[in-house]
Amino acid sequence: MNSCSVMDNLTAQSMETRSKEIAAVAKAVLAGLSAKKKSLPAWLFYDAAGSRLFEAITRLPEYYLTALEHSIFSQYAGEMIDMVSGLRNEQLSVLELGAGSASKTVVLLRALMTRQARTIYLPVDVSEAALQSASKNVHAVLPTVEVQPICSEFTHEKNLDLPREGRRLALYIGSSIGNFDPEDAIELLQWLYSQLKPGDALLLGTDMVKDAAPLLAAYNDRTGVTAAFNKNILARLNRELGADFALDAFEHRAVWNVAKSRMEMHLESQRQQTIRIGALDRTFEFRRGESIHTENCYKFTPENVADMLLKSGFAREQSWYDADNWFGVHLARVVDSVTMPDADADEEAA
Ligand code: AVJ
Repeated sequence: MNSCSVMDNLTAQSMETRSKEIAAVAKAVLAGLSAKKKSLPAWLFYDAAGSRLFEAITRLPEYYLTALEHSIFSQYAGEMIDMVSGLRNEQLSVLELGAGSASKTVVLLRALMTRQARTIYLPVDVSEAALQSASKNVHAVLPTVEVQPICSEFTHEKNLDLPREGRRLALYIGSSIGNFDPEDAIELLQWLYSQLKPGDALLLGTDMVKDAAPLLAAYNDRTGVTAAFNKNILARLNRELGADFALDAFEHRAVWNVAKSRMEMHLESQRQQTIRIGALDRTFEFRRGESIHTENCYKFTPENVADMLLKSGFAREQSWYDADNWFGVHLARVVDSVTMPDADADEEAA
């Protein structure tokens, strides 16, 4: 997860990054499976096969998130861009955290291109493959957009090298923020805030709290694509770490945790079994019914979103929703430090 390389092209350099990547996988797996409550980090989903499976998920009828967010962008992109620009006629650059098919991003970029001649698009991702697909897809429909990929893991320590001129609009869409526990989500947004300057803006996409039924369907689709996506993590460990997981000995489980307001994905051991992981040179015991927690997907209320943005330093200016309020896109601003809201102000007031 910490290196960018094209995996098929095994030059000496990329073999080195590849082995670093495998070492990072091994480390995460050892920690996750040694714990009393077994878990694996969600970033492990996204190898080449997992990324393809995720793209398939976004096209499932049950997975309403992508379609709704896309429709929100289609309907409001012009309004979003106008609001981000305000009265200033500064050039706007678009920074996107996480790169993928970029199909929603294109809708926004297209609206932007009707207002300015020159646009720089900066996708940020750890995966070179994801950066390439985002760049290719944007270039195919908007050839005049200047794509400047940034190969980086957007964690808190690193500084992004952003264009200094004009305003920057950061996109963090797809409800990717939902993968983080609340404190970690705030930490990530605080880091993003630190990378921006007054006048810059953020468009944040969040899946909203709703009835359990559509949530459960979205994470446990009829055709089993999400189950395959979840189990691919085990297949990946077989491939990369020489593990001997039998994929049919684990069942995909999607659970709505109402108290924590999150969908959880688990892989439940169907029997008592011992799994050997060659690269770790050790075995792991699974009881029948014991599960590996593989993902959290937090769902938000408008209040949660406002609170998270406030605690991250941003000033929320507007939110757009679909007709049923199932998905939200929120515009938040980096304001001058003199007027910046105190992150603890709401707690003191309470
Ligand atoms: C990419 C994290 C937004 O949480 O809905 C889809 C991942 N997991 N189906 C989500 C996912 C299962 C997705 N995010």
